[in-house]
Amino acid sequence: MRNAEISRLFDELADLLEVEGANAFRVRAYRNAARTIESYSGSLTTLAGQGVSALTELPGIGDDLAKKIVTIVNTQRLPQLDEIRQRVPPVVLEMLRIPNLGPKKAAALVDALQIKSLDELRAAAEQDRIASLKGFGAKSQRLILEGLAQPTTTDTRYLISDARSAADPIVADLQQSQAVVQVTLAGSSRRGRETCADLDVIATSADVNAVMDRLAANSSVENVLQRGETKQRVRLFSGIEMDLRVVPEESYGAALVYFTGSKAHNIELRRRAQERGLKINEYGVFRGEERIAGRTEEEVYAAVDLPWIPPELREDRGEFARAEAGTLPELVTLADIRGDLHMHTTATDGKATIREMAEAAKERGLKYIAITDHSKRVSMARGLDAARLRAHWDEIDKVRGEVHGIEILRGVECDILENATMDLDDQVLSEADWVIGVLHYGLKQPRETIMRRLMAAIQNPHVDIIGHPSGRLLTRREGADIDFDEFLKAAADHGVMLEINADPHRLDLDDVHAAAAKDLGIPIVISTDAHSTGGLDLMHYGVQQARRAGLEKADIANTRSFAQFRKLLRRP
Ligand code: DGT
Ligand code: CA
Ligand code: CA
Repeated sequence: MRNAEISRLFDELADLLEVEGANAFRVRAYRNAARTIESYSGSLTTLAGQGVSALTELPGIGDDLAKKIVTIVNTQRLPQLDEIRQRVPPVVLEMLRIPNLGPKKAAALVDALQIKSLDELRAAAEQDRIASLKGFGAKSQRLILEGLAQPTTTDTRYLISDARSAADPIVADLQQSQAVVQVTLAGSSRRGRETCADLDVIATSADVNAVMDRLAANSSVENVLQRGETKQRVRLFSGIEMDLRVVPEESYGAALVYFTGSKAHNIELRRRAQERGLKINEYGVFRGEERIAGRTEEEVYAAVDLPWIPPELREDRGEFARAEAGTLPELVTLADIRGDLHMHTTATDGKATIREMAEAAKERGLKYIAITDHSKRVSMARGLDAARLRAHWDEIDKVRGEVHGIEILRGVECDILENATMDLDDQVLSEADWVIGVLHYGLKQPRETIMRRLMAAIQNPHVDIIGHPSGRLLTRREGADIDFDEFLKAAADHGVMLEINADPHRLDLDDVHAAAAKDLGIPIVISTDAHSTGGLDLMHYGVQQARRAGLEKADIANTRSFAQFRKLLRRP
C-alpha cells in the first residue's frame, strides 16, 4: 500500500469521529498521524514490516497508532473505520465535501431532518427548514445552498504550469481594474503544489459587482458557473475552473490565509485560535464580536503567536512546530540560482544549438551551465554514442572559446539500462565534466531491479548526479517503485547529488523526498532539463518544489559560485 492510501484512511477516521462528536484530542491524533504518514519519505509498508517499535519512532505515532498501521498494511483494512462507517450515514461524508459545512453541522442536520441524500438536503434548504434549526440560521442555510450549487469537482488535476498560465494573465487583468485594490492567487497554486484541481483568487474591492463583471468579461472565461454575493466561479476555455472571492480590505489577510490553505493547515490554525479564546475565519480573527486581526497575513499569524509562514510550507507537515520554535527555514529563491546543469541541444532532441543555449542562459543571468544531451539508448531522440558524444564535446569546446562570461560543462544524460549497466562505457564517462544518470526505460520493473539499477549508477565513480529519480510524468504516469530509504542513504554515502527536475511534468524529486535528502546532507541540484531556450524559464517551478521541501540556499548546489560548485564534485 502506498503511504497516501494509508493516510487517507486515518483522515477519514478523523472526519467520522468528528461527526460522532468524539474527543477532540483523539480526532487530532488521527489527523496528525495522517500528516506524518503523508510526509514520511520511505515506504510505510516496509517500516511496518519491522514491527510496531519501528513505527513508534515516527513523530506522533504511539503504540496504538502503530498497531493500527500494522493492521492496515497486513489486511488493507482498519476495523475501527469499518465499524464507524456502519454507524455514520454515508450522506454525511458527502456533506463534508460541501464548503462551509463542518462535521458537527453535518451530523446535526442528518439528525434533525433525517436527511439521506444531498438532494434531500437541498430540498430542506429550499423549503426553509434549516434556518430555524438550533445552531443554524438564514445565513447557514444560504451558505449550504451556495455550497450545493457548486458543480461537483471531478478528480482532474492540472499541472502547476497549466494552472499558472491560466491564472496569471487573469490576475494581471483584474489588477488593471479601477475597482480592484488588491488581487492575489491563493489555493494550491499559491502553495506551489505540483498539480491543482482549480484556481482560487482573492480580491479586495468596494465594488464587488465591478470585479465580478471584469472577470466574466475576460476573454479566457468560457462561462460563469455561479455568482453569489462574495463568490464567483467560472470555467475557463482551458477547462480549469476558477473561484474568485471578493472581500473587504480589512479581511484581505484573513481571506488570503483561509483560501491559500491547505485545509489541514487551516484546521491547525483554527485550533490554535480556539486555544487562545479566538475565532478565525475568512473575514478575520475575532475575540467575541471584536475583530483583532485580518488586514494582512502577518497580522493573522501574529494573533495566534506565530511568525508569517511561507505558503509553500502550509501543509501541516511540521511548519507549526518550526514557526513556534523560530526555526522556519529561510527558503531558497529563484534569485539564488547561478547555474543550470541539465539541458539539451539540437545534437539530440533540443531545439536550440549549444551556442544559443549558452547565450540564452547568460541573458538570464546564469554563470554556468551543463550541456547534457541524451545517450544512445534514447534512440527516438537520436541519443549519442561515444564517437558522436566526443564530437559534440568538441563543439562545446568551440563555443566555450566564443561565448564569454559563462562556464559550459561538457555533460551527458546517460541512461541507466534495464540490465543495470550504464549506456556509455566508463572510459567515455570519465572524459565528461558532468554525468547525469537517469532511468528512462523499464520503469515498471520490480522494486529490486529498479534498486539494482540505481545502486549501480550511484556506485559508478563517474556519475555525478541522478536526474529525475522516479521518472514519473505528472498526471500521466507513475514513477518507478523506489526504496527511497536505501536510495537516499546510498546517494549520501557515495557523494552523489540528486536532481529536482524543474520541468512541470516531472518536479522529481518531489517535496517529501527532497526534504529527506536534505536531512541526509545530500546536495540537491535544481535543473530545467530545457529542450529550448524558453525551457530555461521554468527554473522557478523547481525552486518552488524545493521551497515546499523546506530547502534553503545552502542545500542547493547550483546556488554556489562555479568555483565552489566544482568543489562538490566527486572528481573536481
Ligand atoms: P486543490 O484545488 O485541490 O488543488 O487544492 P486547494 O488547496 O486549492 O483546495 P480548494 O480549492 O478546495 O480550497 C482552497 C482553500 O480553501 C483550501 O486550501 C483551504 C480552504 N478550504 C476549502 N475547504 C475548506 C474546509 O472545509 N475547511 C477549511 N478549514 N478550509 C477549507
Ligand atoms: Ca484550488
Ligand atoms: Ca477552489
